[in-house]
Formats: sequence, C-alpha cells, structure tokens
Amino acid sequence: MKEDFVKSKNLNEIKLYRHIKDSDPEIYGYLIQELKRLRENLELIASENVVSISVLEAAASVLTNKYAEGYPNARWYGGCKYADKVEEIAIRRAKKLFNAEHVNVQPHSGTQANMAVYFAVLKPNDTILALDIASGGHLSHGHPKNFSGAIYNVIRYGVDSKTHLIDYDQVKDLAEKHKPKMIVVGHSAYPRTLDFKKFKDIAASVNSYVLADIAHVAGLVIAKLHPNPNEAGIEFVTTTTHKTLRGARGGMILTKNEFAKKIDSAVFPGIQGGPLLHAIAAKAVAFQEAGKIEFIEYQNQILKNASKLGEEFVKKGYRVMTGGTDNHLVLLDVYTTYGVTGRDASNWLEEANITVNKNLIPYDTLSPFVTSGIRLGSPAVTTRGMEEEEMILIAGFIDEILKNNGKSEIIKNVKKDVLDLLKKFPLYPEIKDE
Ligand code: DSN
Repeated sequence: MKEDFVKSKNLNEIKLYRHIKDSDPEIYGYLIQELKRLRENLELIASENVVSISVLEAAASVLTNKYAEGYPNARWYGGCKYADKVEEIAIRRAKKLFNAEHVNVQPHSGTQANMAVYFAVLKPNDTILALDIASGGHLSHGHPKNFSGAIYNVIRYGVDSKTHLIDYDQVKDLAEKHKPKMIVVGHSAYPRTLDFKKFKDIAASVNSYVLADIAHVAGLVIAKLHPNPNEAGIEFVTTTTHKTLRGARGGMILTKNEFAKKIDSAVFPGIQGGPLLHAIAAKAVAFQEAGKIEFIEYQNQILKNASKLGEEFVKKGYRVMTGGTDNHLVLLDVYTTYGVTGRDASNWLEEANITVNKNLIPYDTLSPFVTSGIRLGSPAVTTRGMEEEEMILIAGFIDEILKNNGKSEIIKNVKKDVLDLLKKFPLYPEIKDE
C-alpha cells in the first residue's frame, strides 16, 4: 500500500481512489453477503428497517470527511458552510414532523440521546423512575449494567402481573414515595400505546421532569397513530432515527426552547465531540421521506401487519403478551406455549431465514440469555411491500418450526417457502450483488 502512494504521480492512480471491490475485496465480500442476507431473510426484528437508496447515498457521502464541532453558524472549524445547511435542514424537517420547539440531531444513537438528557438536568445519584427491562424497558433507562444504572439511583416500575399493561397507579405511588428528578417513559418491547399525558400529570404532581423515549414508535407518532409526547407537554423526547422512522442509524432529541441551550451543551461538548455529518444528512433525507403521504400509508400498514400477526398467533393458541398489539411489535411467550426457549426459537428461525430476537417477557422465569419470549416486528417486512396475507403465511412458518421443536426437515421446508415468498418482494434491485 505504501509503495502505491510513493510511486503514484497522479492521485487518481493511488489506492485511495479505487473502488472497495478492488481495494478491499475482503470487506466488500462481506458487504455483498450482508446484502444477500437482507434479500433472503424475513426481517422481523422490531427495531430494524430497510432504508431508501437516497438515505444510503447520503450516509455514504463525502460529509463523512467533515469535522464540525459546535452547531450551525457556531463551529470550531472552518469549511462548515455546507455542513451547516445540511444540519439546519435536518433540524427544520424534524421540528415540523414532531411539532417540536427545539431539535438536536447530533446524537450518534438513542442511548447517546438519553445520556445527553440525563447529563443536561441530572446530577450523579439523582433518582430516576423508569420501566424495568423485563417489562419492556431499555438498557439506557437505568439497567444496572448500563452507565445510567451506575450513575443514577434507579427505581423501577413494571407492568401488571395479569394484564401486562403499565400500572399507572404503581407509577404514581412510586413517584410519590421516591420523588424522582426524572420519570422515563418508553420501551423496547411493550406492545401497547403509551399514555404520555398520564406520565406528565404524575410527574407534575411530584415536580419531576419526564423523558419520553419514542425510539420504537417515532414513525407512528409522525403519522399520528400514536400520541405525540411533545403535544402532552413533556420536556424531553428522545428517539432513534432508524426504527419505524426508517432513516439512517442514529439518535435525536426534541425539547422545549427553555431547555435548548442545556440540551445542546450536554450533547456537545458534554458527551460527544464532532457530529457525524453524513449520518445527519441521511437523517435529513429520511425526514423528507417521512413528510410524504406515502409514509403515513406505510405506518398504517405497519399497524395492520403487526395486528394481523398478533391475531394469527392468538388463533394458533400462543400466549401473546397483552393479547395482541397497538403498535409495530408482538411479544410471544414461546416457553409457556410450546416449552421452547426464546433462544432456541430464535436460533431455529434463523436457520429458516426468519430473523427475530429472543426477548424477556414480563415476570420471566428464565435468564436474559435464554428468555421465554421472542419479539416480532412488522416495519421491515412492510417496507418490502408485504401485507396482511403475507403475515398469515409468516405466522404459519414460525408456528410450523416451533410446534415441531425445530426439526431439521421442517426447517428446510420452511426455508424454501420463505425464499419463494421473498422472491415476490425484491430488495434493492438497483444494487448489484457481485
Ligand atoms: N436494540 C434496540 C431494540 O432492539 O429495541 C434498542 O436499542
């Protein structure tokens, strides 16, 4: 490699300007394998999606070269005039989509967004009240192994032992008893609508802030298919940009003008250095897509598909947590239904090209590495164009494997059916896989 640089007279001859296919066949090979995996798998991970070619292009753009610590028109480095435009557009689009007063698009991820909110208004050992992970909460909501659990005093609320719904009376009792500085609402695996207004009222009665983490349901919020925490008067809203929102991987914070400065300073210089401008460009492109009528139709179909999946599993006798879903995800207790662990279920399904994740269920008796449940989500298959009739087929594929205890002959047959189904829903036909 060094020799190429030394010998080259013309910059275009050096390896720096060669396509990855020639310059790094090893990594290129895995990128192609990943493309094939996406094409040939039923993607049912509730937090994943498939972005448009435009989002991919922005994410792979020359903006990856740019350092731009600071904010538009107030940067530490020169050469930011186009970076400024891109970030301003991303902010403007996000404000409109979510009806937010102030937006910070720089967080590298959802966890970074949550970290910045905590850092903006909490001190170490302050008390936060958040949903327990087995009830559907997230690591960054105070899990003991996460920074949030190590730095803050975490009190956990859960779901009711019978209905598996959030017990708002318990939230209120715990808030009154512990007087948290912040109440966190949001989830990774809760299949029902969140009542932001109730959280806001409880918090107001004990003089606490609310952080609403809408990473999973952001697309539904835009489409007005889920309540908008900004409209419930909640102070801090965080989200990822790549789940139902179907954008580039990353995070974002929405807040009120009165907290704008605190939040911006908490993100930079508080917890991050230079923003990832290529990711911000890709977020902006996704926000433009999310402002279109087709996006609302897409979100509606996500709901119809998830609901159909839930119904099918109820019909087949599964223990479907909460009896179904209001959003894009379905949580199945496969252990009670068939004596199959979430881990085995997920491994067997993967062999048949069906991608899900093992998931704790409320009051799980198994460890987080094993679990009684699996989580299914409809965003990615809906992006591929699937509708209710395909959901019926998918529920059938999954059931066939689980009720037969992952028998290899059955897995082989289901895999064939999965591949046949996917042929009707081509993915990225414009990208070559050779
Ligand atoms: N990993 C995401 C999820 O699957 O819900 C949350 O960070």
